[in-house]
Parts: sequence; structure tokens; C-alpha cells
Amino acid sequence: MFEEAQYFAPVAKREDGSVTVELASSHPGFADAVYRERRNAIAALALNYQPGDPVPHAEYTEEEHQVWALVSRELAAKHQRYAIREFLDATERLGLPKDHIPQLQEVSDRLYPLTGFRYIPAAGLVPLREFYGVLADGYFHSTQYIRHHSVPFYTPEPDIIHEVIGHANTLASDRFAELYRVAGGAARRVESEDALQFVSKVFWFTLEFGVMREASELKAYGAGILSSYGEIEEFRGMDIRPLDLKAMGTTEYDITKYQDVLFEAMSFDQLEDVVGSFWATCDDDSIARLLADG
Ligand code: TIH
Ligand code: FE2
Repeated sequence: MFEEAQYFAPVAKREDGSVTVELASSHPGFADAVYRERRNAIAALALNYQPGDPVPHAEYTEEEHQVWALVSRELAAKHQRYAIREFLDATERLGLPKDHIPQLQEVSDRLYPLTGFRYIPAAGLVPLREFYGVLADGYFHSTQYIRHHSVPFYTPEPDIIHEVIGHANTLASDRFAELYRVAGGAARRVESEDALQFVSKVFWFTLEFGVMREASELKAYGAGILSSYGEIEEFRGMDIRPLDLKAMGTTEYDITKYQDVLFEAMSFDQLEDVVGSFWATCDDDSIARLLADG
């Protein structure tokens, strides 16, 4: 699930109970009736979901499983070159299928014993405070549909490839899982919308799009880079800035394009010291002070 409101197809539920996902005319699946039918059926599952239920089983077409297989293969090779060690080890630990789309319930069943995280389905946009807040309890809101087969290398719209290959693999790491939890705690603790935005932007520039120095090479750990075999080839050429809370909390970004400003952690320890400690302790006042000076 995406963390901000910019890119989510609206989901409409009719009085007769039918569910329609309103894809924009620019969406690659707009004119594909079969794809739209899948999107509607999958959104209906999430709308009827009650907390505590097992995640409902989603049906995918053979073509959709092929998209997963293609992207998994492309990404596995690129992760070896571009992903940090912590992510590669966690991916190995989770052991997701590569030839078919896993059910979200299966993702949960694998993840929960490792780090206590569970997946719950989301039909569309989840309000920021809810999306982040439940991370503190080990719940991750996830889309269940897959990107259109015509554009497998990148989507501005978070899909199950992003949620699972990007986020679930990351959440199989104890160190990352703790960072997600403290981010959730921060989102619950802060009161003002401005402070929540700040917390959310720090998440964007770290757990979604963070890069890290590892043995003198620049590697990626952000789930948004790690789920796109188009974007992952480009991040080293972007405007790479030092890890800085105020800069991350205030820099604008455009979700519909490859991210051209990225923040580099010098090490995992630095990420935990700077960003983990911030989320673990921040409140409205400390964020206001960060915004006020220099
Ligand atoms: N661009 C990512 C991908 O193609 O996998 C998905 C997203 C991540 C964050 C926002 S959208
Ligand atoms: Fe994400």
C-alpha cells in the first residue's frame, strides 16, 4: 500500500454490492477488460475484509503469474548487484515463491514467525495515520492486485510485487522490522498533520527509497527501488544527498517518476542511530524544533 494520497485508483462500491476500481485513462490497464475485472474482484475482497480474518484468497490469471515470474527473475539478478546484504539475507530467509504470485496469507504465514509482521489487504488508499500506526503492532496494509503485464519494470501504483518483493522481504529482517515498528509508533505519537507528514516523508526517503553505502559501493534498501527493475538500474545516477532528518522531512517528491533525489546512509548503524532514534522518540515539539532551526 502506498503511504500518500497521490496515486490511488478510487474504489467505488455500488448499492448492489458490486465494486469498481476507477482506473485513469492513462493507466496501462485502462482498455483491458480482463485486467479491470481482476482489479474489481480483488478490491471487493479487501473491502469485505474484517480484521482478524485470514486474508481472502485472490484468483490470478496465468498471465498475471507470468508477470510475477518475469519480475522475480529480473529482480533477483539485480538485487545481487544493487541490494544491501541485510536485504539479500532476509530475502533468503523468507523464501518466497518465484514462479507464481503468493497469496498474502502465505506471505503472512512465512513472515510472522520470523519478525512478527502480518499482511492485511487494502482496497485502495489507507489514511496515513492508520497505515503507519498499525506498523507498531506488526500489521502491514498491502494491495493484492498486480501491475499490468504491458509495463512490468515499473509502476507508480503500488502493487503486490512492490508490497511483497520490496516490503515483505525487508520485513523478514529483524533490524528492518524494528525500524518499521518505530515508524509506526512515531505516527501514533505525533498529533499535528504537519508532524505526521514529516514522519511520513522520512519513511519515504528511507524505507521506501533509501540507499546505503556498503563496502564503498552505493546499494539500495528502499522497497520502492527494490521492486522496480527499471528504477533499480538508475538510482546510482541520481542526486545523492547525506542522511539528514530535516532535509528528508521537507523535500518534495513525485510518486509518478523515478526518484531523482535520494538520501544515503553511511551504514545500517547510521540509519538506526539517526532515523530509528528519531522515530522512537519524536513528538510534535521535537519536529517543530527541527523545522525551526537551520
Ligand atoms: N515504483 C514501484 C515499483 O514499480 O515497484 C512501486 C512504488 C513504490 C512506492 C511508490 S509506488
Ligand atoms: Fe511501499
